[in-house]
Amino acid sequence: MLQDKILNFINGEFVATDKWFENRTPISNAVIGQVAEAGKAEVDAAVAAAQAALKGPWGKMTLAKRVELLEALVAEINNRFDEFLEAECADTGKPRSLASHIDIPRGAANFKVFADVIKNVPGEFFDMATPDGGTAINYTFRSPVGVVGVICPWNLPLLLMTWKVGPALACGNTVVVKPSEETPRTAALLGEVMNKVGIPKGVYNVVHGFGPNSAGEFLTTHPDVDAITFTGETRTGEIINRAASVGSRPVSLEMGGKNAAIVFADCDFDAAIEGTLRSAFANCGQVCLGTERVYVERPIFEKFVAAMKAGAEKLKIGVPEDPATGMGPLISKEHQNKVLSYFQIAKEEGATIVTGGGVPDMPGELKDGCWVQPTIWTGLPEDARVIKEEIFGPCCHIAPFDSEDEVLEKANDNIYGLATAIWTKDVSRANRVAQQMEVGIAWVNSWFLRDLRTAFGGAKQSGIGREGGVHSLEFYTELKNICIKL
Ligand code: NAD
Ligand code: 6OD
Repeated sequence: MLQDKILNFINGEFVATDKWFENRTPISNAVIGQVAEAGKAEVDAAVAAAQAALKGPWGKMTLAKRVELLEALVAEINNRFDEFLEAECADTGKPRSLASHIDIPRGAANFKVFADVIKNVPGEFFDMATPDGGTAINYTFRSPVGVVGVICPWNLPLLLMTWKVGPALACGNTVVVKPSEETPRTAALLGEVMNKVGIPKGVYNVVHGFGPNSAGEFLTTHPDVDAITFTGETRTGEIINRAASVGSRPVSLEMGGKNAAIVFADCDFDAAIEGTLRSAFANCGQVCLGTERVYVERPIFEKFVAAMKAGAEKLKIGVPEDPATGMGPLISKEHQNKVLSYFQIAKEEGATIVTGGGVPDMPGELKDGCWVQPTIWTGLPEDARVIKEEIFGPCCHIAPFDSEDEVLEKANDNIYGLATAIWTKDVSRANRVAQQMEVGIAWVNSWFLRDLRTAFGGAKQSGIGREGGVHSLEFYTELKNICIKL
């Protein structure tokens, strides 16, 4: 049963406030709940609870016990899988088929993987000769960084929140999470699970609200928050980076993208089409790693565009419960308006609309939902806004290319540098192109194939820092060298 009141979770208790905002489902834009907005007082209480837990039971707990609790957490998320699924689909409108394969399993896996990483990570050891003819030994020791402020987006709410909370807790930190105002439900539900498995009070806290002059700003500017980890738009990341500079606090920023796919004529054509359709339209195009620019080698350009058009037109737009649904709505009316404004800009810039470009005709109450059609353009010059700016919708521009040098120059000519997908059977070329792409993540003959031990993050304006595997430990722990003169 969906909750109609979504509360903050502070020091192990669900906390209402006297200020509420609406929770809408993008399926119909109907109000389906009310969210208690945290003010300064609630953020203060959450940070104080997190500091107390750090000095108290959580900070004193052995690694073995912490890992045992995180493993229990994984089991309990899986026990309540259907509740998480329902909450995530209500907030986002995404297909159940997608959330049940990606969002919720990853929500659990993010705790398991980082519990394993912290159990197994090796340290450095050096022994040295001392000037007096004796010996000293040096070894590395990892301590938690402290209270981590976690600021989350709405596109993969549980997945992206636990991607940060998992390693943060595994490393012995405590957290205060600010979920997106669009998607508060799964973060709140996770509070129940924390209590059920016996994670001490104050280790995991959730404050709801917006960014400026609300919970987001109160949390990131709070002097007792020791580190900040953020996923969201680049412009927001810049504001958070400035906030983190006060007190010189560590910050990890996972931000926007305008990712290019490069399709060579020798690719496995069907695999390239399947992967590119997924990377353009999965989650209604609301994946930071998604492809909005596709460059296709000229000999297969026409055939590729035709196959993409056929694939996009086959996608069934519909409600989460329908197993045939291939694409849900955008997250909100505001985002729908933004994406539709780019559809208009594409027209004004002279794009050829291969398919889509508008709002699908939906029946009954769905008419008011945040739907857009999967959209493909061709024919734009490289300096078109639609090719340069992140849209974050189900759309892509496809352009032909004639040489490796030409495509590398075009693909790299962007302020963002998050991810790329390269499609070719020539391994040497794949390797050469991947190494020259100015991105943090390069896939060859796949897209969104994730091994959580690998480095994840963006180059250029797509981010600062890397998370994943031991790279998360670099952010969520303070590495200390202990030198003992024997
Ligand atoms: P957003 O930047 O609008 O919001 C993200 C979070 O920041 C929200 O919780 C919001 O309330 C909060 N926020 C906003 N202003 C703030 C402020 N001044 N101080 C503190 N907090 C503030 O992003 P979004 O619209 O939720 O998400 C979509 C964006 O996220 C896209 O740009 C996408 O590319 C990016 N994204 C990046 C990654 C990645 O791993 N690189 C992953 C997912 C999404
Ligand atoms: O898979 C992940 O760990 C991850 N951070 C994915 C990000 C997707 C962006 O929308």
